Amino acid sequence: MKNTYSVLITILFIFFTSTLQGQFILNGTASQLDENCYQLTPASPNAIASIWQEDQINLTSSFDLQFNMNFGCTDIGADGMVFVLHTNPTQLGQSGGDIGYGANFIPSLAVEFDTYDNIVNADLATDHIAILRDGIVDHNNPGSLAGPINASSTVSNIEDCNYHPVRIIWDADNMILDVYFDCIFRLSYSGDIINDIFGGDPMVYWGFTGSTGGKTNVQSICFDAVESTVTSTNQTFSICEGVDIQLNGSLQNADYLWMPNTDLNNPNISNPIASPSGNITYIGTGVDQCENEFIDTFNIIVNTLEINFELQPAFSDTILCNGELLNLTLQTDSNNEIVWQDGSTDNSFTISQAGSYEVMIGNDCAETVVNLEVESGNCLVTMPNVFTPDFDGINDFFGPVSEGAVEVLQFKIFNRWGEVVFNENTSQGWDGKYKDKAAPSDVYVYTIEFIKGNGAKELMSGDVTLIR
Ligand SMILES: [Ca+2]
Ligand SMILES: [Ca+2]
Ligand SMILES: [Ca+2]
Repeated sequence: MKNTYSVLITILFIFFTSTLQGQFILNGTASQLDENCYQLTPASPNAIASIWQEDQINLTSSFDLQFNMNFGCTDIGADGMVFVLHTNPTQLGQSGGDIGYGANFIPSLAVEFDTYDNIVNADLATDHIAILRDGIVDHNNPGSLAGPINASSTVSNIEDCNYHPVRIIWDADNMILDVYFDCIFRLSYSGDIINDIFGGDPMVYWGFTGSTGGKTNVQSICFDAVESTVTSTNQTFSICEGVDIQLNGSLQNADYLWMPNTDLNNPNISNPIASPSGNITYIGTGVDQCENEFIDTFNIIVNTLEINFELQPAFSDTILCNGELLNLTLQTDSNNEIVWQDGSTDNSFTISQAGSYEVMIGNDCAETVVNLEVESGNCLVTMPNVFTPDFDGINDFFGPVSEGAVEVLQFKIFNRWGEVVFNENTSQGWDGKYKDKAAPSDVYVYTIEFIKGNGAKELMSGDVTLIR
C-alpha cells in the first residue's frame, strides 16, 4: 500500500510543476524534427506554417521563453518566422511578406523575425525584428508597435545556417514585453496587452508562424531550453516521509548546481529526484545558453508517518486544582498541526473546568487524537511547622503535605548556623537526622521548590520546629 501511495504522490508533483512547454499543434507545412525541434517551412515556395501550444497561458502571469531559431542558409531566401500570442490554435496566415502571420490574426500580439525586405511593408534591408499586433506587418501602420530593428546587434544577416537563441520575457506586473536575440536585448513593448489587444481576456495560445514566398529557406525552431513562468521560482511542497519528489528547475536541458547536494540522485541536472529525510530547502542554480543564471528554490516539508508529541504537564497524573487554571502545553514537530476540541490551534490550551477534552495532532500524512479526562481536586500544599522524629509512626517526617501529587524539585533545610542538614529531592521529607545522628531539638529553616498536580511550579520557605 505504501508504495502505491508513493507513486501516486510523485506523479502529482510532476504534474503540478510541469513547465510552460507542452505539446504543439502543427498546421500547414510544419513538421516535428525530433523531441525538441520543429521545421516550419521547407525550402519550397509559398509554404505557410504555424505551431501552437495546445494549452493556453494566462497573461496575468509573467513568462520567460527561450528557444533557438534557424532561418536557413540562404541570405537571399525568405521570409522569416513570427512568435505570436493568439486566440485560435489552428490559425494559418499568409505566405510571403506576411511571414505566415497577417490579417487572419485579430486579435494578436507578435514578434516578427523578418529575413526579407518587403519595401511595401517599410521593412529594413537587413534581417530585422519588430513587435506587431493584429496581423499588421506594415511598419508604417501604428499596429507595428515597436521596431523594426536589426535582429542581430552585430551582423545584418541571420540566414546563416545557425540556430540563434531568442528569449521573450513578459513581465505581467509591469506590463513589459522584452525581446532578446543572440543573447542581446533588442526590443521592448510596454502596454496593457490584456485589455488593449485581447479585450480583457488574459487566456491566449502561444506559438509561431512562418512562411516562404517566391524566395525560400528551411526554417526551424528548437526548444532546448524553456523557462517556465517566472525568472526565479520559490515553491513549497509537502511530502510524506519516505516519498521521493522531483525538483523541476526552470531551465530544461541546462547545467544545474543544487545546494545542498544531499539526498539527490544527481545535483547537476535541472530535474533531480530528491529523497529528503527531513524538512529541507534546495536551491538550484541553472545557467542558460546565454550565461544567464536562473535560481529555483524548493522548500520541501517532510511529514512524519508517526505523530510524536509531548504533553506538559504529563496527563496521567494531572488534575485541575480547585480555584486554579490548568495550562497545557503540547510540543510536537513543527510540520504538525494542532487542533483542540474548540477549534483553537495554539500549542497551549487553558482548562478552567473539569470534563472531557480532545486534541488532534496531524500533518498531511498522519494524525492522532488524544482524549483528556480532567478531574478537579485539591492541590493545596502545606508545610507543617513542627515535627517529632521519634519513629512512633506519627509526624516522623518533615515535608510537603497534599491531597494531590507533588514532585519535589529542590528541598533544603538549614540549622541555626546555616549548615545544610538536608538536601534531597523527595516529598517524604526529612527524618530529623544529620550526618546519621539525631539532630537536636531546635528551629530549622527550609526552602522547597515543587510541582503541584496541575503542573504549576511553586516555591515555599519558612521554619519548622524539631521536637524530641
Ligand atoms: Ca533574406
Ligand atoms: Ca519582410
Ligand atoms: Ca538575410
